[in-house]
Amino acid sequence: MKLYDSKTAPNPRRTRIFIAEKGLDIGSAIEVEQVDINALATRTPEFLKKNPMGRVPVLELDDGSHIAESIAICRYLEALHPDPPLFGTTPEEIARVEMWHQRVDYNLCERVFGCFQNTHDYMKDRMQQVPEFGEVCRAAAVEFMGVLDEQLGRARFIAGDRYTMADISALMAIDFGRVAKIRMPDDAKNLARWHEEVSARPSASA
Ligand SMILES: N[C@@H](CCC(=O)N[C@@H](CS)C(=O)NCC(=O)O)C(=O)O
Repeated sequence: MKLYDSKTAPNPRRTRIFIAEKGLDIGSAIEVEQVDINALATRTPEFLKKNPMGRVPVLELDDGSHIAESIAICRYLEALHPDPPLFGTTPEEIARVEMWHQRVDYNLCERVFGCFQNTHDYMKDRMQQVPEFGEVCRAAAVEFMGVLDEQLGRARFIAGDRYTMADISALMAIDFGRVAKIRMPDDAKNLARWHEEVSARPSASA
């Protein structure tokens, strides 16, 4: 298996954190190839055959076929390597992880990306920016951090007492948010406690 990766980009990072949590060895169990997204290497005809969306991460299987979309890659690896479970095990836990992951993905990850894409200079020659929309995204991301703060006042991790995919996506989004100057609210003490704990896991440096 080979992972097409970009060390500085957020979506590949969530796949790498997941792989690290699974204890899979990047470099031997999974070969890695860095793709230069600054040079638009994801948009070449050759790369578009791997992923018509022109994005990383992409996982190349041993038969030469490809799986793109960070969460699809994580789900594939979860099915191959169920321990430790990162998408839940019981019907209730699976549903709770899915519920929180969807909330995090839509209300935090997509809002952080929307703010970055529409306000950051890095994106100005890459897409048509609508700065007002970027600011709407910023406010929505910060508002959702308040929802997470409340939830983390009730539970150790986002979906309950176990670290899951929901924590991985939220960590990725909060850390990447700094690039767009999105900060955790000062009064979000539970979120800060959670962020410190999940950032201290060895996987966070993946
Ligand atoms: N929904 C996709 C999004 C992937 C994505 O947006 N990847 C970015 C890096 S974070 C990318 O490849 N950008 C390069 C480009 O747009 O050319 C996923 O979860 O994998």
